Amino acid sequence: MSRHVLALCGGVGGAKLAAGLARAIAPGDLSIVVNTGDDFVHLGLHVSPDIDTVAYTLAGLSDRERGWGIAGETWAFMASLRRLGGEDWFQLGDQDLAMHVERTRRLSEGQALSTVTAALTRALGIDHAIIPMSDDPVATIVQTDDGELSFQHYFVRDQCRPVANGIRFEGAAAAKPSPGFEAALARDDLATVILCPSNPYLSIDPILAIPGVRGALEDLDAPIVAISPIIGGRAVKGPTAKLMVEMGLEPGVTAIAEHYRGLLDGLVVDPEDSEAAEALHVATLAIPNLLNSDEDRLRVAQASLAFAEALAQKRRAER
Ligand code: FO1
Repeated sequence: MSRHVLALCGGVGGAKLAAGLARAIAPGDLSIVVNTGDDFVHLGLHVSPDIDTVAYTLAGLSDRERGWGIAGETWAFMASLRRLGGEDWFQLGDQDLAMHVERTRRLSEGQALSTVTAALTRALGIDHAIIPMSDDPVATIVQTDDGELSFQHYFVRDQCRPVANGIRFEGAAAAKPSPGFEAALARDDLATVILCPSNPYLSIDPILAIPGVRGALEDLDAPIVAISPIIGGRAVKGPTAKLMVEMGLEPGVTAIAEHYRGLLDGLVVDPEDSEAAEALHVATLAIPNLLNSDEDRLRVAQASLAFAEALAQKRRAER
């Protein structure tokens, strides 16, 4: 029986749904593939923000207010760095710092990012597979009216202020999906693919930009269901709506469904968007979509999985 679930995921919003999926699905039946286009080397350390956000969220360690980093974090390292005149625009908490130091040490020994991620997430007590999209470097570059900016310079240092006019994924054309990602795509028991409510342009597109990934997803028998990161024209978190306006799109579920055209079988929207959802070219499920509490995360995960299963059954019946 098909039962494996593949989730494609970015940072904060995606991590919340991933936590719900991890509560709903046994460890062996879920592969969480995470965007690494936000990764960068900072202060000599390899930082993988989306992997860490997913890991801390699944481990129950994340700061729920910020969405990234560890709850109850202290910032002595940053204060010392500032005193020394170091670069202080990107906040590395004292506990979080250990993650970047240990990841960098293991990578410098020649271990693949997938191997390092598996070891470090296991050490945090996470039984589910958190899989980088690729072991090869891919860097999201935001093209703005002020010139090209690496993702964290755009997102954190410049607070998404520059007006964006395009996005590219440096290194993507030469990157391969990580072994775990490739294996998940090839599973003959793959039942469902979930596109988490992450920014489609900044967090999911880098994953789809890896050669072979989009084609493999399009060829799957399993239904692909996305959870909209936009509610009533507003981004739940982050710059999705601002970016959409700057790229000439109207923020809303219509543009999200259009962006994933050819890929998507179903879109989960908030009831606020049910009217717009009626006109979409894909099946929709309208349920309250906020993912703040553990109960909401589990509820949306379970409803999305049941929706995907209903789409799979319909597809089987139509054959
Ligand atoms: N986001 C911020 O807005 N400011 C920060 O200083 C910051 C530091 C940071 C450190 C470690 C980490 O894992 C994530 C961090 N984030 C920070 C979040 C991160 O930049 C974004 O959430 C993701 O890259 C977007 O998905």
